[in-house]
Amino acid sequence: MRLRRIDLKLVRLPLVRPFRTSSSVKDHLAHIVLRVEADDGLVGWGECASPSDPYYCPETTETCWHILRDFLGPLVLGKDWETIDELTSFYRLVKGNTFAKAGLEMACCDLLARSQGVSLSSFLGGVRPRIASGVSLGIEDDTASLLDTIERHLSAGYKRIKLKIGPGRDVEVVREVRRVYPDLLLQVDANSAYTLRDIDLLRRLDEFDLLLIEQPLAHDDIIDHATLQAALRTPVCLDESIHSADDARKALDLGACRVINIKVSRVGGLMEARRIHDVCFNRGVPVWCGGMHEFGIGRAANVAVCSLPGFLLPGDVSGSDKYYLQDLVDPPVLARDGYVPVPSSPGLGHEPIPDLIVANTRREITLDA
Ligand code: OSB
Ligand code: MG
Repeated sequence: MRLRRIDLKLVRLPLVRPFRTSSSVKDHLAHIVLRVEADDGLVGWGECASPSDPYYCPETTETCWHILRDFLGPLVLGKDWETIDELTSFYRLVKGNTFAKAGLEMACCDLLARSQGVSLSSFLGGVRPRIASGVSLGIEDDTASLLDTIERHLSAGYKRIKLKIGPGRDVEVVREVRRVYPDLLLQVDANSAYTLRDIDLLRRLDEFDLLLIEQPLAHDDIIDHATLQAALRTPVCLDESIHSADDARKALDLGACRVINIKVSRVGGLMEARRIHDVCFNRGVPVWCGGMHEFGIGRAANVAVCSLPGFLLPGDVSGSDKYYLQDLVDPPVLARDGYVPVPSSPGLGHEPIPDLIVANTRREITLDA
């Protein structure tokens, strides 16, 4: 395989409802959509789902654009490769920048799977025809509106609810949700909002029978998480701290977590996602697939990842309609009765819709061999 052309497209899509985080309110999200073209004319698609700000991880949309345009693109264009590991070896000197790498690698996995006539799920070794789907719900000012939001998603059939928590919106919110829904599969995500000084507060979450508590401590920590895990009954799940299979091995050896959230973007691509899965699977550690509000392209890749055997917990891979008025792909990625089907057609199994991509593209660049 040899790439002769890479197109980067900054695509901006309106959100179904404004999305509030601790730092901003957004009514649109912009991701980089990648189209790669091989010498034989075959095409693959990928998505860089970086946030526009560096509040979840150091990367932003603009750092991804820069790294793709000035480093990753030039390093892979015109080179011969047979496997994805060969492809990624061309940019092994590039440190970090996992969101940028993941977008390019995704497009090349789609390309290679299509060239072999297999689905991305089969390409990766997936075993499930459908995946159980959960949702991640943002912090809301009042618990009544959060309960409304939960009810809406349960009525839509979603199997598991994840609540974002933070100082001041934690124990009492979870208590109330648990009171209303005693049997709900429930977990929380703190996005690194606490420190070991909060250990007593975090221990109070043990009484709510949570599936797990995600990334309670610093984004780059595994040492303090080990101390915390030893003090908690609830499994700690790491998100931000894990970027590779080596990170996963070290975190598990230290006892820093009992579950890992695997995000394709955070770990630099589908192959590393699978390696982390393998490390965990061999140790009997459950994993699940997190999300970054992906458009249909990145979301379809997440669905394929969820079909691997060790993805034993419902992930944050909901239907695109949770976030977007219109998906970029046909058919749209949708959940029915809380399950998303895993396509068996070649590659991602969801075709990008050219007109929709053109209509929503704000900036575009072509890199040639
Ligand atoms: O921590 O899992 C997270 C979204 C953006 C950044 C970080 C996270 C999230 C989510 C949303 O939880 C998951 C999704 O629905 O895509
Ligand atoms: Mg998280």
